[in-house]
Amino acid sequence: MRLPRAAGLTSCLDTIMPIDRCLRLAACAALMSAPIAAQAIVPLDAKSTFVHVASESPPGAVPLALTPLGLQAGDCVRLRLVGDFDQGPSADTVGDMWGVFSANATLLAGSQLHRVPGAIDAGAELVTPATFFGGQPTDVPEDFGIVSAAEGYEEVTVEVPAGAQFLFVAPADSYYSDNSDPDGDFGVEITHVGCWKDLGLGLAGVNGVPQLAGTGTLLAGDALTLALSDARPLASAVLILGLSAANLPFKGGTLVPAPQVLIAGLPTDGAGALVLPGTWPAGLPSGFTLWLQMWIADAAGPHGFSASNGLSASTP
Ligand SMILES: [Ca+2]
Ligand SMILES: [Ca+2]
Ligand SMILES: [Ca+2]
Repeated sequence: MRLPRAAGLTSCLDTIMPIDRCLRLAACAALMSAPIAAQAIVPLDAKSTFVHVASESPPGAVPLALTPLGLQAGDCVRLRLVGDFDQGPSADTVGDMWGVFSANATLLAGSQLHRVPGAIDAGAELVTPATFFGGQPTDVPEDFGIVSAAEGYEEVTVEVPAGAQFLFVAPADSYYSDNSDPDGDFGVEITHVGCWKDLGLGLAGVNGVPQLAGTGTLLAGDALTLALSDARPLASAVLILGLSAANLPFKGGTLVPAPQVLIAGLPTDGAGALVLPGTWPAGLPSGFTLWLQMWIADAAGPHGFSASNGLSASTP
């Protein structure tokens, strides 16, 4: 790998938003070819499930092997609705679904509560409803929501937990035998995306510990957003980026990234928030990680500064 020429760096800096500027700088430093996004669309049987059922015997959800999907523990995967199904005598308009990772492909009989003996916890807590007939509990601790109209989300991004080899995905319901999918379009889109990780280590200021969050797939050319909240209102913030973690004691807190790129003079608004849009660059190798943190001028901090949590962003 050779170092980028000055002209290349200049073109990297020729962007509108400051966040683009740094990420493109990092891209130039890497100078390696981008991985191809691994994505699959898997059809789902609207009657199938992996949760406990009563007074019916619908087909079991099919275990999806992770390795052929290019996924392993520690990867982040985005699961997104494709199409829709009919939850009963109504309309082919429902998309709610949930999932669970497992160490193996075993799915026990519908009479069991814990039908997935290899289940491994991931994602946000989900409470599956009682069976329609008999009101029997179906909930297990390891499952997670993928699509919920009531909760207002049509996709989820989760980290593949240690030990996981399979993923079960199924329509959300409490009675399955009356489900259908007249146009046969119901399924799940599975995409290996990048991981954002909250590393903690923030330093409290006047509004508590400022929070830094990132969104975006971290796939080449995809939009991303960095959002700072709970910072001092109408203050000046510095975005610090590094290609490694430093975790150095600094101003009474912890400087998380090795401070290789600093972007100063970023203004927080009247609520102590700041949003930076950007684009994740092409040309980064798989597993390329950027560390980020924001420091804010804040008299309430021990030495005149508060700091957000550290954040890492890794290319899939
Ligand atoms: Ca449909
Ligand atoms: Ca139903
Ligand atoms: Ca649960």
